[in-house]
Amino acid sequence: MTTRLYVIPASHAATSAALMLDYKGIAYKRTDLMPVISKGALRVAGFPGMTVPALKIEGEKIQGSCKISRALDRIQPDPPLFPADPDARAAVEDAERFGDEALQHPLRQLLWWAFKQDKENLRGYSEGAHMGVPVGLAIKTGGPLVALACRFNEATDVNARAALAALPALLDRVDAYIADGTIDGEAPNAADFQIATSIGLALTLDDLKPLIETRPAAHLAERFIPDYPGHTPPTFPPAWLPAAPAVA
Ligand SMILES: N[C@@H](CCC(=O)N[C@@H](CS)C(=O)NCC(=O)O)C(=O)O
Repeated sequence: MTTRLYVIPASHAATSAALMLDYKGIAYKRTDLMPVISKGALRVAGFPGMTVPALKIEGEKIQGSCKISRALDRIQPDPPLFPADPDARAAVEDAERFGDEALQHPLRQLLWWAFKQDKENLRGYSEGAHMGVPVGLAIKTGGPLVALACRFNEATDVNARAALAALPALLDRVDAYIADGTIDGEAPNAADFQIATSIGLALTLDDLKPLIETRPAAHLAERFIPDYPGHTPPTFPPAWLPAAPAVA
């Protein structure tokens, strides 16, 4: 039975699932979905929820990056995505939850806010994707889709500004997980894949780079996802951007 991963191209959540499958050495086929339209397509494919990543594996349908990490460990225990030691496992679960619930969404909002300013930037994030329509056409006609995605993700000016303001504290927490060895240790774990992909996505936005590139978090992304697709040139009003950390 074919294992199939449903993604939206360059989705950080979906990329974490793809990296976990690769780490396990599980062969799979990828179905690329257009944002927004993905919701209906997932329903048609038989998934109850409306987001990617969504995985069909061994007759099961699993949706959500955290559910997928657990299912993969159950279906194929080696190499494990969670440590056997209960305390170490609890730390990885905490970091994974932080990545899933706190770190992913502000970055999603910033990206959609930036696409709203210039939808041509979608092109780089769609590189290599097979979405059933030529990427150029999808971009040309994609205005309403970007508007809808901004609505779904509440990518408003107020929220984009708040997401930028929240970023230094979120990055501090990533650096703290690295410093205490929860992530970026010798053996990769589910939280590594969860968090590294968000940092990788963040580094595709030129405005965010100075906030990240001197941090340990940048090395984490470089280790797990050195070639994240997409690029967003400076877009946000400079007054919205937090100060870059002082370099020692
Ligand atoms: N925290 C969830 C988030 C899933 C999520 O929101 N995925 C986004 C892509 S990053 C999505 O499917 N959005 C629907 C859309 O853009 O239409 C996870 O990690 O699975």
